[in-house]
Amino acid sequence: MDTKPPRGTRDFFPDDMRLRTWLFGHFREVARQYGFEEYDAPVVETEDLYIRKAGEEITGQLYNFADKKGRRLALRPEMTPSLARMILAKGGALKLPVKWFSIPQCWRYERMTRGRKREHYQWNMDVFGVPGVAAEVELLAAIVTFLTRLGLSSADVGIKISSRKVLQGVLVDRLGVPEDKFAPVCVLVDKLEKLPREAIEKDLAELGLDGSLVDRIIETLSIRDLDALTEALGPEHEAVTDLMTLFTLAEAYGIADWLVLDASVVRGLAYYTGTVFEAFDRGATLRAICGGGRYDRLLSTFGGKDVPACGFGFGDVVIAELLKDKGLVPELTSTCDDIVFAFSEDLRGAAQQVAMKLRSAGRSVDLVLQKKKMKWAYTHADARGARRLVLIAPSEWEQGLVRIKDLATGGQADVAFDTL
Ligand code: 4JL
Repeated sequence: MDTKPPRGTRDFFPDDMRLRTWLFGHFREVARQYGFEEYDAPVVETEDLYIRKAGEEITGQLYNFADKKGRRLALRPEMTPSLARMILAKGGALKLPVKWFSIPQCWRYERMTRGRKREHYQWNMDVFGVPGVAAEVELLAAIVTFLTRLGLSSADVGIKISSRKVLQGVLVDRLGVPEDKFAPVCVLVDKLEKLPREAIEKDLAELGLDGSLVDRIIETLSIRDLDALTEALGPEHEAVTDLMTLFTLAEAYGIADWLVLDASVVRGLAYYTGTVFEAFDRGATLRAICGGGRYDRLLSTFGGKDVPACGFGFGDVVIAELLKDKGLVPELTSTCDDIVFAFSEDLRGAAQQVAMKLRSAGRSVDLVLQKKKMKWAYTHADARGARRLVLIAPSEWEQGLVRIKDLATGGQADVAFDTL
């Protein structure tokens, strides 16, 4: 058989798993520091949870299929719809605000894969029930706390901040773009750098919009500071007041060095309604490190009553590349406390008793299960990075003793089984 995992998926051998567990440990610990609770949902959902007609890449690459009854299902491409479903399922019973996090595996299916991945893990933190940008700043602070824990600084990573209300102010309020066309326009604007101008104009035309909007869009996206934004929209505009408050709060949190206003950020998800942000490598070699924003109207698209919400997704792949590039991946070695080794087959029962006693005491014990020579046990203990080798030898065992070799100091002692 082919030993490779399915195309675009990864195996996690113990060496890989140690890195993943280390990374997830930081995700969990930061979420805990910010008072977020962990939740989960099924990796398969009904396909219609992801049906949005805005031309998003994420829905275009849905990993979908029919089950044996012909029900349309999909592997989740993102967590937010499942979270929204869960919030709706509780009706009004949840005490708001909800601050929840998860680390789901998310899937995509591209026909043209070119060695691209089809799954990744994505740390999500979301807040439901807080309408103001205080929630966004809390999320941004969590991202900064995480990056800082890993040894990164604001010289390595920046977070671009904008609001969908910027483009909304220009396109909908000023230029009369219909409200229902705004989300698809944002999705299109997100692809502006990747597509030739003609393709953008054609897509705008398909939305019934004038291709000349491109110039106004590009002009708006070039805004890089609050003064220019105020000039473009006026000081009373919500985009301006929101972002001013956000940057003022960021100063108070001590995270302002990480943040840059950049109106070119719109994000590619249809449901964002306000603040949008993405973290980027200041070395400018990698794709976005994480992204998020405010999505105050998602629940009504599922037929529920809206609750203000915002959140982010932070993938495991780009951050791992960045940490490798910067030499910030720690040496994570496999280890256990004790190797327990019986000199002969007739002492196997004794070795099992010793192993169980040490395990009851909370130690991590690798019991040698095969018939092996003493020399092998030493080599094995070294390879496992064990602290101690616990030997069960005939004369000692007869006296109720086990021989303990301290592999760090080279010292040894005979210790009574009862006092182990
Ligand atoms: Cl590998 C991968 C899976 C899902 C990359 C992106 C997505 C969409 O969130």
